Amino acid sequence: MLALVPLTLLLASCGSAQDTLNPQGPQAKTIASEFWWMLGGCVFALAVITGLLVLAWVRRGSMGPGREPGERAGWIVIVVFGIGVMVVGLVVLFFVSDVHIMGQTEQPAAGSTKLTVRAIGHQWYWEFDYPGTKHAVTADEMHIPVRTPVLIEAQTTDVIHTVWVPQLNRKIDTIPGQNNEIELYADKVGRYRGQCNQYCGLQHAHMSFYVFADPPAKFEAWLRKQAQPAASPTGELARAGRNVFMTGACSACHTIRGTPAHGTVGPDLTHLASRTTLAGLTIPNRKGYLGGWILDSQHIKPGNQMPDINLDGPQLQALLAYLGGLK
Ligand code: HEC
Ligand SMILES: [Cu+2]
Repeated sequence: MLALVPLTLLLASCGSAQDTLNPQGPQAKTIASEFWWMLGGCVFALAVITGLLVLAWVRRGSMGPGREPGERAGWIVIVVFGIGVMVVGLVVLFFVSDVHIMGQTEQPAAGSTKLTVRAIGHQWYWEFDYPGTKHAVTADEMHIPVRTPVLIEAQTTDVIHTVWVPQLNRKIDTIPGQNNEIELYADKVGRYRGQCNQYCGLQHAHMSFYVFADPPAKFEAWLRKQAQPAASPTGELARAGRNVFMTGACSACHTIRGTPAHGTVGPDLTHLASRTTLAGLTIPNRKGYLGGWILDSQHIKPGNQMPDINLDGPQLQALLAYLGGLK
């Protein structure tokens, strides 16, 4: 039974999402390769030390009281040498881990990136803005073009969070009043999972996000779409839903560009229907989940900043029809 405990730990590491040892970008590859070199060095050191211990054990009895006093000098040399090796080893590890990796993953030189994305932490979701566009804003799902250096400007509206996409680069903190920068570069088209990595309150664990690395043409089309104002509701039901949204509490907290809703407490919902997930990857973006979220978000993500909203059946159906059309 006890042997199963380490097995569960091992199995917990299955799967390749958020796996630093499955790097998909140049910076993450540097980090992974340094990890393997360090591990190799440590295993080598362990082997040498274990070998010396075994040697001492095998030769026990051949030393000790009665031997020539002069032989003790040899042991002092070994002890001093042992400490020396450790000190040198730790200094080398420090330079490799701190100075070298930091240098390799440092904020990109000005002008070396092709696109800027502002990643703004909120308790507990991510806002992604695309400066230079008018005004593409999304939440929890960032898109970037593949094989393109992208500058991430990490900021926060409240407390310290950390942007971390383990398969692409190291972590970067969002500090109040400060702008921290890091580069993201994805070698392959795909979806990379990220996670807030600085404990930021109750729902920190549900502050995840996706980075979609798209072929450049697909990305451009996505960005053009995101920059546009919201689609007007088509049909009676959706128009009624728009009314529920604009006259109810929703518009005080959420922005839908092209409408009177300008709230900034919650995520921008202008193109809500183009996202695959809701609320920091907590639930899929499907009608049933969305309805559940609106009525009872406090059950799905307890303590989050959106209150449960009291709506009757027809109001909810209308709202779902409207939100579902926000492609
Ligand atoms: C008091 C402010 C507030 C009100 C009122 C409010 N919301 Fe929210 N809403 C939020 C916050 C904050 C979040 C982010 C929750 C999180 O993920 O932690 C959110 C999240 C959402 C999301 C998920 C968006 C995403 O991209 O993940 C939807 C959809 C949503 N709200 C719809 C509504 C609707 C519809 C109403 C009105 C019936 C409404 N909200 C009322 C604050 C509010
Ligand atoms: Cu957090």
